[in-house]
Amino acid sequence: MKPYISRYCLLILIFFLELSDSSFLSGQPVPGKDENIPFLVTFGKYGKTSWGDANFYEIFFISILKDYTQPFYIRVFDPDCGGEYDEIQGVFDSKFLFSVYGGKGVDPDKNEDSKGLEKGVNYKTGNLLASKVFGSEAKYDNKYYTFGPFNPAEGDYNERWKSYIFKIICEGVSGDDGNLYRYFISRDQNSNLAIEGANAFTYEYTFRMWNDFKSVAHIYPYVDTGVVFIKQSNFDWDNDGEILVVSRYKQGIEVPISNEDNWVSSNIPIEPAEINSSLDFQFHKKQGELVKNNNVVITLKNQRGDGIKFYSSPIGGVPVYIPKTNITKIPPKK
Ligand SMILES: [Ca+2]
Ligand SMILES: [Ca+2]
Ligand SMILES: [Ca+2]
Repeated sequence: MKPYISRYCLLILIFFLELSDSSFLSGQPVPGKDENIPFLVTFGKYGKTSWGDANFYEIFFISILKDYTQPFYIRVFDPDCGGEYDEIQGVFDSKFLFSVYGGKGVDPDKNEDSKGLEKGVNYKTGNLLASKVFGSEAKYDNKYYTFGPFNPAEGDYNERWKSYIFKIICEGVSGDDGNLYRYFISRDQNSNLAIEGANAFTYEYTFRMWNDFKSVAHIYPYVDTGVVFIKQSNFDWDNDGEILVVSRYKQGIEVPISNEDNWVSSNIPIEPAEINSSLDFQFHKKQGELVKNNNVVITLKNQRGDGIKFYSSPIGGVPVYIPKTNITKIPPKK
């Protein structure tokens, strides 16, 4: 009897380990759990940039570790533009094209155009794997639509990250309304099941803030080898409080903020000790009068002008500030 009991206990232990593991892996929801961002937002191409979307498309990359060989799905929450969540301008009369790309040309480490940062470049690189247009459709309102299954090997292989890279684009092809939506990268077609080691990232992040005073949104850019300084650019922040940068070595540097329909940029020096870790950009809303439905855009570039990745699950975890006094103690002079 005894060996059965211990085997049973082991199975329970494995089950709970897997449970805790999947809750630990927050890489699959986009925006990620640690980001505290309610929605991504894309406006129809006839929208006004003063509503908070600078270019009427949003690109997200998905990385799947090569060890994961099962099919996967990209689930879009509230892909329609109508009913719940979405931002109406007059009447809901906008259409949005969601398209998924794989194959050569997708990996932004090998193809700068794929990032979609420069005006006029063709960012629809790679092979089109799936696409669908959504308008104001009750069928998809407050519900998921699932793209896939996709075979991980259909992605663009990145040797450094040992991952296959995919890309999903949401584009406002007509109308002027704002489409709010989220993604979930899943092992399952009908539910949100995390994939170990998967992550999502973008180079130009267009998102909605919560409509309250207390919620702080975060984004986590990854500082790669060779970065000396970062040029941050934020757009249409509506003068809504503070944007702070926290890292292991920055306690909360305030960056200059945009107001209405404008870009504001500044340079942030990077310390060698911050290399190969994530920074924490914090978006603190203004107190007093609530700025409602605030959509904002942020991009970061290194000193060479290359776009910097924001991961939905920060690499190395959420950075925590370590007070300098604990690191370098100057010995008293004798
Ligand atoms: Ca909706
Ligand atoms: Ca929507
Ligand atoms: Ca705004």
